[in-house]
Amino acid sequence: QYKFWQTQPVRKFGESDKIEEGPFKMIDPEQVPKEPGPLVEGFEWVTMDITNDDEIEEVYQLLYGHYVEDDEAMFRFNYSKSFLRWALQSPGWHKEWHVGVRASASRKLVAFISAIPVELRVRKKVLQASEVNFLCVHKKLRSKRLAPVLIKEVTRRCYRLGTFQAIYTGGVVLPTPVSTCRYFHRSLDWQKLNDIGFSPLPANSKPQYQVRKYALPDQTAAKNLRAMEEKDIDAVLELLRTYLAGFEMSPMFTREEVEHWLVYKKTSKDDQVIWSYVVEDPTTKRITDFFSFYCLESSVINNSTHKNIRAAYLFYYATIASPHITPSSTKDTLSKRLNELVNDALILAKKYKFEVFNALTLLDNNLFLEQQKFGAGDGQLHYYLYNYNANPIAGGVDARNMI
Ligand code: YNC
Ligand code: MG
Repeated sequence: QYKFWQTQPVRKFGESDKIEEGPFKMIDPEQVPKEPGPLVEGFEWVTMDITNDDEIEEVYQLLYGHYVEDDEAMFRFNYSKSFLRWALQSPGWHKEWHVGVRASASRKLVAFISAIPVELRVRKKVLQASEVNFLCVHKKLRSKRLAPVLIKEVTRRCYRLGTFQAIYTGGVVLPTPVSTCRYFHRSLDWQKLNDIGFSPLPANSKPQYQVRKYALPDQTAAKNLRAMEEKDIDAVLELLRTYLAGFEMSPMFTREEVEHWLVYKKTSKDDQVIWSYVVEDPTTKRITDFFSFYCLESSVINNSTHKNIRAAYLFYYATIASPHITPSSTKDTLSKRLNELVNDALILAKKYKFEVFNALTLLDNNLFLEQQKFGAGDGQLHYYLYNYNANPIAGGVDARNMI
């Protein structure tokens, strides 16, 4: 069991609580091998240049055919090229952290793993970490122990650049999650979700009842709500920083990161990936709230009429209604405000033709998931730290946890 993971600097299962938090080992970048380790015969390491249209197309195609599926293999994430550029070229990104494996003869890309830099706060300590994502091995090369080789190579490349910790997430159980979240789903187009087998018709219900249950107004309700613009970056940064400080683990955003992750630029040739909105008080000009969601489609694997499902994922948000920001505010005030904001997010997502709206059990999401008619999915998302021993952070719907 865990032949690979038990050799790695990660927390063991069942380790006693309340240890002193910190790295498992110190790394001297000078002692880290300058060249990659050996790969199986017939394959070679490459660095993918995702600014090159042909190379990002290859990464896109690999993930399109071979990336994460649900347990029943009904859906597969279909990350767009615009999304991949957004996710892989965040501030401070390194080309060397976009690692590929090619078949030497055919030059075909058969595996990929990536990392981006992130400053991560775990309780009171701040780590210069990387965020590892998009680990993918071609279906024909599965169960050949290639994944550990990819993980070791991205680790070597992080160590070489002086990054000794990482965060990563996954649906599989590994030693040992620092926290665990559940996915929740809110139907926007119930009929289509039913057609593709995502939303079954509950016993004693009828399709028209389900459609009515999930109906939304055409217009948003929050006063002074508008799309976020570049001029809002500093105010959103400040609001988000204060709000996230109330959680046990969160990224430490810079101004550049808020701009990158939250502001959609219409001038870009990329399709829109991120939708962000702010509420601006007209008299004080203060930004009192903001929320965002991103677009991530999934392929429908075996359906003759529907090929794709358009999903919005709730991303970062913050509000001064948080008692953490406004001490006189209560949990009820926060709950009321979040319900208004998320209902508007649903209305906007519907307007932009999303068919389902997804959220995890993190931040203050437990305060609105039920009232906004989200239903628990069967997917879990485990959060892991590499080379950092941290006591678990309570997950689930009634914990103030993370990110
Ligand atoms: C996984 N998702 O347990 P043991 S998430 C980590 N994350 O090792 P093989 C995983 N490890 O148990 P296959 C993993 N899935 O023997 C499996 N493993 O210790 C472990 N799927 O390797 C597994 N993408 O090559 C086992 O398995 C060993 O051929 C088995 O390949 C696995 O991006 C995989 O779900 C996932 O493409 C590549 O199934 C393949 O099955 C696949 O024989 C579909 O591997 C796509 C998919 C994963 C999405 C993600 C985050 C990845 C994090 C990796 C860990 C990063 C650590 C930090 C490094 C930087 C450090 C610094 C500084
Ligand atoms: Mg393999």
